[in-house]
Amino acid sequence: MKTLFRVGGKMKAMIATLIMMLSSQLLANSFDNFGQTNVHNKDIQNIIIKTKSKFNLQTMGMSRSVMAQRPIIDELNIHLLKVNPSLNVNAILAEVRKNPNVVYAQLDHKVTARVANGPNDTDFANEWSMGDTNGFGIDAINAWATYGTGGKDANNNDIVVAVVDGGIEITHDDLVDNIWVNEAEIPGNGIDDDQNGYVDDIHGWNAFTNSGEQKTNSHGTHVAGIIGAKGNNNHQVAGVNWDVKIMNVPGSSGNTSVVLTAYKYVLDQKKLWLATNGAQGANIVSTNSSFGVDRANCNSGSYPAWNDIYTEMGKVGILSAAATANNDYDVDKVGDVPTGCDSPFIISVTNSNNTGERDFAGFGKKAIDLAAPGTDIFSTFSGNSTAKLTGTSMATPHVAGAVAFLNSVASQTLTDLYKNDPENAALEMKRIILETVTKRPSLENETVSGGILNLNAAAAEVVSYGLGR
Ligand SMILES: [Ca+2]
Ligand SMILES: [Ca+2]
Ligand SMILES: [Ca+2]
Repeated sequence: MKTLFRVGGKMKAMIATLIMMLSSQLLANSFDNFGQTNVHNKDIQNIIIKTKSKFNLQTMGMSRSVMAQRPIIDELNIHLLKVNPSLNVNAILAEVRKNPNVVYAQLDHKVTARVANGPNDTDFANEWSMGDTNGFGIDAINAWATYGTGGKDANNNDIVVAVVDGGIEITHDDLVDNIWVNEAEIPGNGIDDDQNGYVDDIHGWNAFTNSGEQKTNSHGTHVAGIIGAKGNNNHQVAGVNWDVKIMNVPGSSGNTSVVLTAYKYVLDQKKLWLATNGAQGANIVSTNSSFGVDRANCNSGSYPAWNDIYTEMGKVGILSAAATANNDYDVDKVGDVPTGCDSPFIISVTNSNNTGERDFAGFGKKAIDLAAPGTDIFSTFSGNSTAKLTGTSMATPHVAGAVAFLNSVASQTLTDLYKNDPENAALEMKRIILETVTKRPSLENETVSGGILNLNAAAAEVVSYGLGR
């Protein structure tokens, strides 16, 4: 069975901000709130502490573990402690918190720039889909301003999106910094250097040729830019994630076996990552699948392999954002592969336009989870260029990108769930994405969620996941 692509037609004054954010965070929270900033724990060796009475290293029994200290806000008894680099800062933090003289203690989290007015990318004005919900965008601008702009998760892991498509122009100026690299593999030497079963898989795997040979394609390049074109680099466009790792897995248009080969690589890399505690493989949290088989009944018995692979990927914490047909019909009635498939780890996406309406794309109260902007989407294109394209192919990467973005801002609890119980973490992530959509009356009976992807609203949920409010 052939599959087809689914294309239809300032920075603020940092010092002042830093001080404001630091003090407001200290006043507002008694303990860690990892979601407030991007956290890179492995890079952090300092603890911020508030004591009941005057701070003294010796009387608190901390002179061995703490090398230096200085007051930050005297009148509040807030101090900065420099922990001995040979010690585990998290273990020291746990000890410090037990001290009866400690009101609270937290890591000296890194604070990333929050760009309030959108990025400086030269073509950003064309990216209506990143705008707020009044313009029926995904409200990325507010999400970036409030929560961060992508990057690593709370445990300092890279976040990877696998783009199963026709290939990506990995040398594209606005993508090159965000392309996944298998650091343990030496390219082009005909040897499987990292012994992961794939020879020369430097940026992913080419399922068409079953080789590490790269392949480029304008459709895949456009999809990749929506997920993660480099943001705020004064060039072209900004993706949902300004920093992310995009894995290039050519393998969409073609036969089902090609698609399955592509997904198998993704599955293998995530399994390896989990098994080696992040030493090898890739922390893939979502796949983008902007292709499919029109009018096919996934649950008819003719397509059993599809549900199987999505569920197998789901068990290791991978959600698959899938584009429904570019056709004005009810998928619940006429069928679609893969968006009509039952696997709970698929997020089925239809296309909405800048009036907040579905735009010549499949729908289904049962099968189609949500809408995302897909009409007149401006993104990266072959030849270091940009282009405007329309279709569910363009809607879907907003969702695949959102899963990655939400991992970058997720609370410590949700991040740990991804590691310890990836299957349930993925289902929780999907639930949050569907529960936080921008509701639209016209989508009520046409989708499961009844609305359009809302990145900012979803981010507000994952930031506080498990903290209680
Ligand atoms: Ca290899
Ligand atoms: Ca090699
Ligand atoms: Ca850019």
